[in-house]
This record gives sequence, C-alpha cells and structure tokens, in this order.
Amino acid sequence: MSESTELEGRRFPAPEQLAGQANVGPDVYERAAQDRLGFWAEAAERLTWAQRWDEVLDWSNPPFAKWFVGGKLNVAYNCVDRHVEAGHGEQVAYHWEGEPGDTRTITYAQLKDEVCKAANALVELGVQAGDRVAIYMPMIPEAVVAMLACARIGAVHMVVFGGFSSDALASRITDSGAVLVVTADGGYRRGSPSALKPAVDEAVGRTDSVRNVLVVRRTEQDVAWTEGRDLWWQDVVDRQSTEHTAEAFDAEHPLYIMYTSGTTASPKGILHTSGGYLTQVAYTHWASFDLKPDTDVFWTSADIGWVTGHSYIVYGPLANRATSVMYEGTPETPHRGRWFELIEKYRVTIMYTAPTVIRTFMKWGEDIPAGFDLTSLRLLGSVGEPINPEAWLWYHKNIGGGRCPIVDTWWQTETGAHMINPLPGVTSLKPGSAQTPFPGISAKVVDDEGNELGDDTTGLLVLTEPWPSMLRTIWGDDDRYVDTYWSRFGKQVYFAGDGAKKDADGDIWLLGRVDDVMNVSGHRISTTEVESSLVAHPAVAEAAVVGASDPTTGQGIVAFVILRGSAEDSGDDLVKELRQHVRKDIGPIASPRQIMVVQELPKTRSGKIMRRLLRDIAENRELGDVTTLTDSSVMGLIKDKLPAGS
Ligand code: 6R9
Repeated sequence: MSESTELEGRRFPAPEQLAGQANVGPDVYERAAQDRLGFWAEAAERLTWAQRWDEVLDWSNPPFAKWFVGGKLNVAYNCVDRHVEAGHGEQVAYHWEGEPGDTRTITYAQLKDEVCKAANALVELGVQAGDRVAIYMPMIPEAVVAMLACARIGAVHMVVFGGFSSDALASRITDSGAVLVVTADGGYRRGSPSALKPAVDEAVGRTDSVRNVLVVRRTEQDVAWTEGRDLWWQDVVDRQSTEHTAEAFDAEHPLYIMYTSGTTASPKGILHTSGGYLTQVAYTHWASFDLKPDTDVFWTSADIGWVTGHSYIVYGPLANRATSVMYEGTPETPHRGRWFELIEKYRVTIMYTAPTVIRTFMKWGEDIPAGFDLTSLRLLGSVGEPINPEAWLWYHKNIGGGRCPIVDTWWQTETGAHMINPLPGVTSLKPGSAQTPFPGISAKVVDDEGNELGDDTTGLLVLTEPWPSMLRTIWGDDDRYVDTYWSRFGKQVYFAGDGAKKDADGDIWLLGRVDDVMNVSGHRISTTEVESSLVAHPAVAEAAVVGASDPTTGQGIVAFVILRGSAEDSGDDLVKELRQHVRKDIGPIASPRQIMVVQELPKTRSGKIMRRLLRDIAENRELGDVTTLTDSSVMGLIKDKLPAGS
C-alpha cells in the first residue's frame, strides 16, 4: 500500500461531544432525500420574508431556475436589522484587524447604522435598484458595508479583488455596465500601503458607464482627483441619516455578479439572486460549521473579492448572526505567526481557510503554531482545491490540536454555497475526501457519455438537480450560460468541470479541474494525485503538476516543486529520488518526465495554481495572460531556473 493510500484509509469519527450538540444530526440526509423541496423550504424559513413564496422551485424552463417564486425579502434586513430588532444589537458582528495592527469592533447595531448611511448615500448619488456597482476595496469594514448597502437598495454589486490589475477592473466594469465604483485610496499589504485609486482612475478612463467614484480614506496616500466624479466616502456617507427603510425585493432579484478567476479565457460574470442564495449560504454556514451564534467566533481567511468571502465572510455569517473575525493583510506580516496570534487574541472557535495556506504553514514549520494558544478552536474548514491527506493531517494535528473535525467543502463561484462536504456532527471523516453531497444536493460521477458510474471509478462530477444558490446565468450571455454548464449532458445536468472519483464506500474525492486531468499513454492521471504523492515526500513543501504535450505519450508529466527549507540544496539526486518516490507511490506511469525545483508557484488571488502558465513553460511557449497572478514576477523567477535554451 502506498504512503498516500495508507493515509487516505484513516477515519476520524465525529467527536462525541460535538455530535451530541450538533445543529444537524444524521436524520437530515433522510429528510432531504424524501422531500428535497420541502427541505429547502424549511431552510428558507430561517430567513425573514416580507412575503412568503407561492412555489419553492420553478424549473419549467431549464436551465433557468426560479426559487421561492413570489416571495419577497430584503437581504440586508436579514443580515443586519432583524438581529438588532431581536435584541442582539450589542453583539459583535466583526472583530476587524488591519494589517498594521489597528483594530475596529463593529456591533450589529453599528453595522446597521453604517449600512443605512451608505444606502442613503447611494440613493443620493442616483443609484437605483438593478444598477450595477463595482467594489474595488481592501479588506476593510467599508467593503462589507458597501455590499450590504447595495443589497439594501436592490443594486447589484460586483466586487473585484483589490489585487487585480486596472485591465481586469476595466473589462469587468464594461461587461457589467457599473455606474459607480466604490474604492479606497489604498490598503495595507505586506507591511506597506498599496494604492488602489490609480488603477481605478486608469480603468474608469477606459470605460463610459461610471458616473462617480466613492473613495474610502484608509492609507492617507496622495490620490489624483477628478472633480465632479470623485467623492470621499467620509464626506458623503458620514453625514447621512442612520434611518433607511429597507424595501422588499423579489426572491429572484439580482444580488451580485462575480467574475470567475482568470483560469479560463474571458471572465464570466456569474449572476446570483436573492432568496435562494441567502437561504443556502445561511443554511450551509449553520450546518457545515455547526455555527452557534451566541458562543462561536468564526473566521474565514478569504478576501471578499472571492466567492468564499461573499458567502462565508458576509452573507452566511451575518444571516446567522455570527461574530466573525475579518483580517486585512497577509499571513506573514509582520511575522509568520500573525494568524495564530489572531486566533489566540479573539479566541476563534471556527477557522475556514485554503489548502495552499496550510501547505505554506507546513513549510514554515510546526513550531510557529505551537507558540500560540489555539485551544479555543473547535472546528476547521477547507476550501478552494483538494486538500491532500498530508496537509489535512498536519492541519488537524498542528492547528486543530487533534480534536477539531475538518470540514472540506467543495463548491464553486457558480454554486454559490457548499455542495459536497462532510457534516461535523455526523460524518466519519476521511482526510482528502469531500465525501458526501450536502443534504438536498444531487451530485453524481458520470463517464463521458453521462452514465452514472459505480463505486471505485473515476469520471466527471455533475449536479443533477437545481439548488437554491445556483448561478442564474452569465451576465448578459444566456447562451454562454447554457453552453458552458448545461449542454454537455443536456439541459437538466450541470457540468461542474471537475474530475471526481467515488471510492468503495461511495464517498466523493475531487480530482481537480478536468482540464487538469492528464492523459499519458492512454492512462488518465490526475494532476492532484501526482501532486499529493510529491508533497508526501519529506523534502517537498509544495508541488504543481501539469501535462505537457509529448510526441509519444500524448502528454508527459512535468512537476514544479518547492522544497522544504532543509532540503533546498540537495540537487539532482533529490530529483531522481522524487521521481522514484512517485513511481513507487502511484506507479511507473505517473513518474514525472521532468521535475523542476522552483522558489514560488504562480497562483491566482484565490490561491489556485495557474497550471495554464506552468504548461506554457513546460511546452516552451510564450507566457499567456498573467494579470490575475498574485505576483507576476513569479513567472520570471521560474523561467530563470530553467536550463539554458528552454
Ligand atoms: C469556492 C471556490 C471552484 C473550483 C472547483 C474545484 C476547486 C474548490 C474544493 C475544490 C476540491 C474542494 N475546489 N473547493 N476542489 N476540493 N474542497 O473555490 O470557488 O474559485 O469558483 O473555484 O475550485 O476545482 O471547481 P471557485
């Protein structure tokens, strides 16, 4: 048995104490299976509706779904006002921490006032229900306030990650037709102020829909100013009334557009609507993380420029009246223990982060988390990519103290909320597997023709029933929506674009994007599988694997590896050893044709490795678009490491 298979065989039953008090028990699966729509209707009852729906789902014109037809609600009211009205105004909504160490504590009552003021300001600026508002902000509370102010008046927000280029911002403004940009002079990143306003000026200069730019003063950097167009948030919002009556909107009223990250060609504006989206983010946040609003302190480490930030920093936690931590900066600033310091300081009980972060912590070493009191933690979450069993176990032991269940959540920008994940009080956990479709979700693994596969086989992941938080379309392009997601297996089957395998117990293992599945001499090999094997070797901190075209085998496996500190000078012998290691672990067919030792890997802002760029290198091509990289100099560093002539 190989090392990773051995780890994959381990089970972690739900801790007894947690299971005894969990928000949902094992009966939930049965209940949802017997009456799927009734189950989601019950989940929707957790929200406050101005008008109840007549019909739970209208699926008469697939793939265009309508959920909670005839229902009306205000999303911001559900996230803020109703908690204040119920007497929880003094509860903290956010413990916010800036990178330089400045802090703000925002209660639900204060959040309500801020959201009302911002809503009044938007109205004053002529923003109407249905208008699009671009938000290009650092991780500061005003970003959340701006989102909720849009939701409150029925405007559609379109958040663009603050690290994206002016090009990316301009194309998204043009595609969405945004009338207003909310931004800041800058934010703090890696110890210094990083400007945002210049990118906005450049982007807005190239578009014609934007009337105003509303600028939060955060870093006090000098900014260029366009009179008549640019306004300080502090001037316009601060003087507004804290009274604003929230109008109820249709359940299918558009809530936001989020463009998917640059792993594909031109960005797709994923459209989410109100009632179904809020129902599923609130319910999953409560059930997947066993959220107890009176005692938990919840922290999602994502940026709000990513769907994880929308669903699990803003909408889910607020709808559930959670107390959250929100952090502006990077994990290594000013020191590598920064996150653990925050967990200790705020007594965080639930931590939700991405495998790439865990592997970075692994690289830095277990001594760092060991130096902090992490005993407040009771549950951990993972999202964004498959979590390899080694990282799972490291997370479990070194951050979770061996006592916290890890909830590995598979979902996408398009799905809006969790779709496949264990339930912490129910499921016996398997490191590396997302395991079970969430109650009320129908996920299957099929072959190329769409036939459902039995256990222990590898195929494509599809979703065979609509779900409340599903995307409703691609903004302005219904045809592309149908083509991209609902045509491969007909209009009733959603094609997720991920490879998956079902094991002998019927548990689901996600294998990465299908475009990341390699075909070597007719054998299907997942990039993730090879990466997982490489990182199981003690000398390897992180690995990315791509299939490069090969004249004889179709594709050849090329691996890029970052070594752990102590192994950095080991040279050619180590490369040989790694090849041998994979050969032994998975089989000779999986042994990489080439292994390149690098210092960094190119990643998108949401932490996904951009394999497209690594393939360009492996195949000696000009580099494609690098605008969505966290750090575009990474590609230069990698190229410098290559043998001359490549
Ligand atoms: C939430 C988010 C979606 C893609 C998805 C898949 C990968 C996300 C995962 C996972 C394995 C998990 N992915 N979570 N793969 N296990 N727990 O990440 O949205 O940025 O749209 O990415 O990410 O490949 O298709 P998004």
